[in-house]
Amino acid sequence: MKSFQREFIEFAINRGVLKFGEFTLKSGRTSPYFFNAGLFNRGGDLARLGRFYATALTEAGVKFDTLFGPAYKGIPIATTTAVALADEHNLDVPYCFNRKEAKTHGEGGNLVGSPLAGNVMLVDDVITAGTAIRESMQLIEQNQAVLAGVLIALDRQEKGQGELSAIQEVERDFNTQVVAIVTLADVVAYLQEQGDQQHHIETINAYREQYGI
Ligand code: OMP
Repeated sequence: MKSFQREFIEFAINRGVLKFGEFTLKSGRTSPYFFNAGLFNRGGDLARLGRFYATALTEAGVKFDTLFGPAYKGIPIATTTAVALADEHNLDVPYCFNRKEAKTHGEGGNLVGSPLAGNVMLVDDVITAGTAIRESMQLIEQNQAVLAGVLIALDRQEKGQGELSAIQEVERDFNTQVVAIVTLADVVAYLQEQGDQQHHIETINAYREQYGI
């Protein structure tokens, strides 16, 4: 685990974004942990969050032209990532996002910001079933753009419908790369380093036995 990844896990735990306990997921699974990116809900959090996304993205070295944040949760994340790329990495990249409702007056359309063009890096919080990604793919294709990659905060590393994870299915179906700031394996490694988190490690390991990839 790299130091920025350890710092990110600490940041998420301290802000109550990463929690341990018993949570029902969208899929109906009962998970021993949950990542609620909506709790990065202060200006300082968002600034810091953008720096983590920007670091993960530049470390992964995936080439792209435009950042795209799908509505709604992807919008502040793509925005803060674009700011951090400019401030910290001297990368001035275009970014855009979509509206859920297409506008029929004014500038019209359902995209805001730069054109959705070239190699697009899609930025979001968590992929569980990949529903949001599939919707965004339609937009990218309608604009004759190409998906360069997907950037998320946490890879839960769990099975989708079949044996692959939803992330692996996205990588296979769209011939693309998914970059995560951290994976569940990093979270477990972090808990192990803490030394007093055996209970959480055990419940996560049991969950991974059942649903892990
Ligand atoms: P997909 O758009 O189907 O990939 O699902 C993403 C959604 O999973 C998020 O919008 C959340 O509602 C939910 N989620 C989390 O945000 N964090 C988690 O740790 C787990 C889930 C989930 O329900 O699986």
